[in-house]
Order: sequence, then structure tokens, then C-alpha cells
Amino acid sequence: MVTLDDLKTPKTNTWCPGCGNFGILMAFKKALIELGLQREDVVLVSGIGCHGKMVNYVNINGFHGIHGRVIPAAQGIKLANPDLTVVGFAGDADQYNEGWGHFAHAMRTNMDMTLIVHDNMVLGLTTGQATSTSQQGFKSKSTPYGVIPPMLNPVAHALISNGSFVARGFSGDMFHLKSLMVEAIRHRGFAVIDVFQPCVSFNYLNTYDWFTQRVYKLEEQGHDPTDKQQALQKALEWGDRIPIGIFYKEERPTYHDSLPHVKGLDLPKLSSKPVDVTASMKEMM
Ligand SMILES: Cc1ncc(C[n+]2csc(CCOP(=O)(O)OP(=O)(O)O)c2C)c(N)n1
Ligand code: SF4
Ligand SMILES: [Mg+2]
Repeated sequence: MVTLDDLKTPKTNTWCPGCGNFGILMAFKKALIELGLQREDVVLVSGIGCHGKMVNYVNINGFHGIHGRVIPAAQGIKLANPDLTVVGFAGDADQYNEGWGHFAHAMRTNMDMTLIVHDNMVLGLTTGQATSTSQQGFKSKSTPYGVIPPMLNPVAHALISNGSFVARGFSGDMFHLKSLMVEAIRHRGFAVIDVFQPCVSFNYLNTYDWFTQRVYKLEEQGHDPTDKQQALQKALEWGDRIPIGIFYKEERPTYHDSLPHVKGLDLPKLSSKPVDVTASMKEMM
């Protein structure tokens, strides 16, 4: 059984003191322990940004990809070895700006993996520019007079793109977030959790206090996570009260279930002996 000590790495943590990323990191480690997963069976894929350093702080397999491309890298890993548990960690700019195109298609495709988005509603690593989830009026280095367009709603988009598991968490409520991660990783299919993650250095609007005063748990309000219409209505709520929890989940065939011919072609199970391709080459000539 994996322990917190096993999951430690020798890397020095360089996140700002009080950053919401700490809650996500601890929730993930606790989720791995609760799930009883072995370190060698899990792969963490991250993008570029403060969130991307997750790969340095959890002692499991890791792949630090490029900005906006967490999903394709994670999908490639899962395709090559479907026995692995693959968890992607992306930033809001990473996933909802540069990697936006991948988001909707990942929902439809329903590959069996988890995506966790550190949604601090700002570009953290590049020192505080506005992003697509920044609120209208948010003043930043790139928007000194305030953000003009309305913010993007990732939860609603995930639902209308046929996401099979759509949730939202808050890093200030680590135990609740841990339970969402456990459910998401157990889910057969593509699971996404958008996580409110206060950036204490560059987002003075959406702070711990701001979220704490607003968030409420869907499961405490009798929400039915199998009702898509209700989920969509809840996803559109924003203001004095903002829901967190599981908006929607459904069981449906995963990408691998729908591709019987790739079953048994997992790379680690294939022989590494040289194959004679002369006959195939002749056929093509
Ligand atoms: C292809 C590419 N485009 C842009 C950048 C510059 N860049 C580095 S981090 C970053 C944004 C980080 O913001 P976010 O994804 O929200 O992560 P955070 O730092 O807030 O965790 C950008 C635009 C890059 N490194 N690579
Ligand atoms: S800049 Fe913001 S997101 Fe990045 S480590 Fe500091 S507090 Fe966290
Ligand atoms: Mg960000």
C-alpha cells in the first residue's frame, strides 16, 4: 500500500506560500492512497504553468508536456498502454486557451482517463495576465482597464460536449476535492474536474475568502448527477452561490470498448522481436 512518504520527491517546492496548488497536490496524494494504486501503475501528465510542477512533486511516472497539450500526450500514453491509470493536470490558460480544441473532443471520445484543471482564473507562471476564465472586469497586467468579454464556462462546455463525468472542486476544501478525485479516477471514461485554485500572488479578486463565501456542495442540495438538464442548469449558476461537486456522470462505452481491433495490441504486450515485412512491402509495390 502506497503511503504519503512513498509519494514524496526530493524536489524543492517553488509554489508561492499559500498557493491553492498545495490543496490539489495533497488531495491527489490522498486519493492515490485511498484508491490503493501502485506507483508504477499511475502516470501524471502536466502542461506548462505553475500547475505543471505537479509532475515534480509526486513520486509516480510523469510526463511534462508542452503548453496546451496535456490531453493529446495523456491520450497517447493511454492508447499505448491501457492498463495504466492516466491523470492529466492542466492550467486554465493551458487547457481553456491554448488547449481548448482538445477539450471538447476528449469529452466525445471518452478515453478512460482523468483531467484535473487548476483554474486560478489567471496566468500564474507568466506573472498575472487574464485568461478565458477571468471574470469580466478583472484587472490584470494584460487588461489594465478590466477584462471585456464574458468568461468561458468550462463545466457547461464539458456537459454539452458529452462529457461522461463532469465535476468542479475547490482546493480550499481538500477532503471534498480528494473524494471527487477518487470518483473521477474510478470512473470508466473521460472524467474532468475543474478546480477553483486561488492564486495568492496574481488574482486578488477570486481569493480563498471569495470562494469560501460562495461555494456550496451539490450533493448536499439533493442534486441528481444522472440528470443532464439539471446539471446544465447548475453549471450556469454563477454569482453569490456557486456549486461544486459532481454535476453529471454516465456510464457509456469508452474509446477502447469501441475499438475491438486495438484490443490486444497494447505496446508492452507486443513482441519486440524483429518482424519480416518483405511480403507486405511486395504487396504494396
Ligand atoms: C506553446 C506555448 N505557448 C505559450 C507559452 C507561455 N506560457 C508559459 S506558462 C503560460 C500560461 C500559464 O497559465 P496557466 O495555464 O493558467 O497555468 P498557471 O501558471 O496559472 O498554473 C504561458 C502562456 C509556452 N510556454 N508555450
Ligand atoms: S503565481 Fe499563483 S499559481 Fe503560481 S505558485 Fe504563485 S500563487 Fe500559485
Ligand atoms: Mg492559471
